[in-house]
Amino acid sequence: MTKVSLIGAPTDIGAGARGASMGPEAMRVAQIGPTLEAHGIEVFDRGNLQGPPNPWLPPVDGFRHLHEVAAWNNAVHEAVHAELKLGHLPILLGGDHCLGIGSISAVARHCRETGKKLRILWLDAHADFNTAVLTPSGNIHGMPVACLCGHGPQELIEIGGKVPAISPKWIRQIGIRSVDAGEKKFVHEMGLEVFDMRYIDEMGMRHAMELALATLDENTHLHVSFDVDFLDPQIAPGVGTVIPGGPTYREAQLCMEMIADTGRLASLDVMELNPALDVRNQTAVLAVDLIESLFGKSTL
Ligand code: LYS
Repeated sequence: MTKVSLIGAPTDIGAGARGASMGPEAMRVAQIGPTLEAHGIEVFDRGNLQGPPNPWLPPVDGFRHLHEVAAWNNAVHEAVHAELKLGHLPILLGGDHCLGIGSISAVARHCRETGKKLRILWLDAHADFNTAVLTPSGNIHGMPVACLCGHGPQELIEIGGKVPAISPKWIRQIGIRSVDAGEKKFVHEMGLEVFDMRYIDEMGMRHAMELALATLDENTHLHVSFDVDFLDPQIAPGVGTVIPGGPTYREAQLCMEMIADTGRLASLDVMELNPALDVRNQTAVLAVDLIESLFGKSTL
């Protein structure tokens, strides 16, 4: 039986709007635990991690709250790594997407220790590939992919003990529709594989996912980093950085179902849910609905 561990990381330390700190509780209110249990999954809710409060200060040298971001990511790293070691499938309930550094560096460390290959699906409206020089905001939730690839401050890139934690070749980004000017150049330079919204419009979600999931084998650990702003804001208003023109409900369901069909899902982040901006918790309810498909719910 699959054993899932829920890890709450109640912080908005890397974000440009307050409120993602309430994300873990909103996911519990939307019944993430019982919903997974109804599919025969054993769920262990580990409660919430602790870290420094959000001082809500302006950026210093291109980064906002760098030390606090590092503290939260170290806590996430240890928690995610411990669950993987136990053989559980960790679900990180964010929290803003800066925490992808702690989560994915833990997954990468686990893969090194167990000799597994790693594939990361980054479902997001943004590439999150900024650096201190490129960022328009200083918000570290716009930088986790760059940090994981070794481009960022020492405090963040060294989490997990190997720099870089991952290779850009292991990532597939899906749903992207907002990339800053300097960030765009850097995405091309590093050769990130991006299925942006234009690609999905032209080729369809099915084709994008077939390519994103190609060449997985039984020795591949599949990690999904699901930023809720991936979804079209008409169906998912509860996020801090709203970008129109995202996947529809049907496209998002197909995306999740195709991931489930691989049978390789081994860890998950659910990030950037912002209950302060949501409407009657509908974005959390939608996220739980999609996660159900990700864990194998099918119509027939
Ligand atoms: N690209 C923008 C920035 O760096 C937005 C990032 C949003 C991340 N969730 O500030």
